[in-house]
Amino acid sequence: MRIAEYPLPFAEDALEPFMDARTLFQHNRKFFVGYQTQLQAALNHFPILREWPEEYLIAHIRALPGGIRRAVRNNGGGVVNHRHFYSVLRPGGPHPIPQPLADVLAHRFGSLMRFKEEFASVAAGRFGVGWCWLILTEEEIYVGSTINQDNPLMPHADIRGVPLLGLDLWEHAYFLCHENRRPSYIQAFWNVIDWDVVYARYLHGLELRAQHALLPVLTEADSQLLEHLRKHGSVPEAEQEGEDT
Ligand code: MN3
Repeated sequence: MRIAEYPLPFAEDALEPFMDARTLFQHNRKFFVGYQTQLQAALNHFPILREWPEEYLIAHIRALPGGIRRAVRNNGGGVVNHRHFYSVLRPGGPHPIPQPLADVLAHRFGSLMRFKEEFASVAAGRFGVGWCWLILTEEEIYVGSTINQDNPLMPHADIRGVPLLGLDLWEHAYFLCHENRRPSYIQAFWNVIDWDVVYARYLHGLELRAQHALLPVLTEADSQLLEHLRKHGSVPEAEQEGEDT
């Protein structure tokens, strides 16, 4: 089993007053670790799948053995979403959006202000728990939201694509600092975004899209492996031997 990781690349109080240390402590060390632990437990019977990147797993939920699909959707999604979330946060107050990305957003949504309004509106409008996303699809850039720990990479996502910027809308992400005021948390979010990371994700997404590989493609070998797992519940003999050597 992989050791649980704490991916936050800065101190837990570094985002105050926008995100408080107690929340980040709980979020990073309890919730994020919980998703990792539960995902690993769900894959107990399929250790070979523990070697797969989580993004690859959640992009191919429908091809997985039925017994682990729900756990991969919830906890695999939790792992991918929180790793993403921590990667787009940055201390030091508001940072400017790299001009090329600012131009893209302004062109797509009418203006930067309108983009922020759209994002805030979708985030505020997500009923219950979920996430708000800026998503690069095969055709466009969209603002959208997902329920629970769903991710735009998942096959059933309403807007399927690569997430560029994600905001956690679970109350555990903001209640200690903003109480029940989700709009206050959304406004605070603009002060802690690492736009350089968002821009890098955008450029990487464009590269992948140009190669017709925006979404992770299941290899033929992995497809056959999953088919075997679904039918027999274990890896083929030859692969088991290979694992031991
Ligand atoms: Mn969370």
